[in-house]
Amino acid sequence: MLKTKLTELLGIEYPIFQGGMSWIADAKLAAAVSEGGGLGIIAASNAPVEVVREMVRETKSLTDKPFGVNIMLMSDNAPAVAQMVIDEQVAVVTTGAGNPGKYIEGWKAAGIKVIPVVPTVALARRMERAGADAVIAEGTEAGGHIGELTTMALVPQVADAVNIPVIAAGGIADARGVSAALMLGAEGVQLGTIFICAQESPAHPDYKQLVLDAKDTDTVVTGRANGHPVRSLKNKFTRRILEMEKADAGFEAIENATVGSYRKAVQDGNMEEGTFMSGQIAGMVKEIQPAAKIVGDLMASTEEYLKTFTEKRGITLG
Ligand code: TUI
Repeated sequence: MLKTKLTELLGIEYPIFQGGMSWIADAKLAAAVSEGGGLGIIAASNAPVEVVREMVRETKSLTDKPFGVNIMLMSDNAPAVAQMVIDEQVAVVTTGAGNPGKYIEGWKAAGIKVIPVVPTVALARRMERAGADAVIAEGTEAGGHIGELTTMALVPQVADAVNIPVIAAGGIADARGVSAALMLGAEGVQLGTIFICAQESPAHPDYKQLVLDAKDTDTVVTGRANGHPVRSLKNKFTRRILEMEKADAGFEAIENATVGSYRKAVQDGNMEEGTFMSGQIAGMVKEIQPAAKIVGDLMASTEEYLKTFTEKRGITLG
């Protein structure tokens, strides 16, 4: 059984997080991942606090195992959600798209494990000093809002810079990716794209099909022009946004076109106006499976891979 400092820290079976994907990471998906031995995570995203509270309560009704809430710090609802996770005694909080510094003391006092996403070594160091229990080092291969550095470059540098466990994210979807992350110094991994295609994922069937059909070069980054780079699958909508960016359409026009586009992708499968966020690893996701099977198979194959890869790959040592 593959155990790390992270499984010990959180009391989970396997060192696998399911990413907090807007509109996708709901109670049923998070509970299924936690039941499977990983850490399921509810995405607060831009949702009103009462909607997130309901998801927390539903998840508790579906599993006794630990789960987390991801707080998207750019949301106007972030302060209310930050208090709600204390009131509802959520076990783990992850954060994205900002610096959660001002909330950490309160979360720690409530016994919550705090695990921010960091796109740089500097933020990782700051988070450790502020009391974070671990950090998620997310590379630019990931879907959604991204930083500049690749997982390959970011994870070992963050692992060297901090003494708390590092979770690697971005570009991981199989035993080789998990093994590589461990080699780079991570104590665990976070996966998003593969869970879009979980049976329990509420993503529209057309969204799941787009991921299943994607090849290596099918994602693109929009929003670099307005400072909020987002990786998603190429479609008519991303082409339109990129054209607006090239034409210098301005921050507001682009924001207006983008507002609501995540919901339109997940709930409606709307190819005209939807942003289908996805990581570069989409090309490796080939089937729809129950979340617990994704977690269990990934762990079993990683153990096997770590034990046998030198021999199987014809690598000789010494
Ligand atoms: O947050 C994500 N992925 C996301 S959030 C999202 S919703 C959104 N929509 C439009 C614009 C922005 C977000 C969709 N996908 N991943 C974690 C992540 N966090 N990636 C990058 C960051 C990050 C960036 C800057 C974390 C901290 C940070 O700090 C800046 C600072 O204030 O120091």
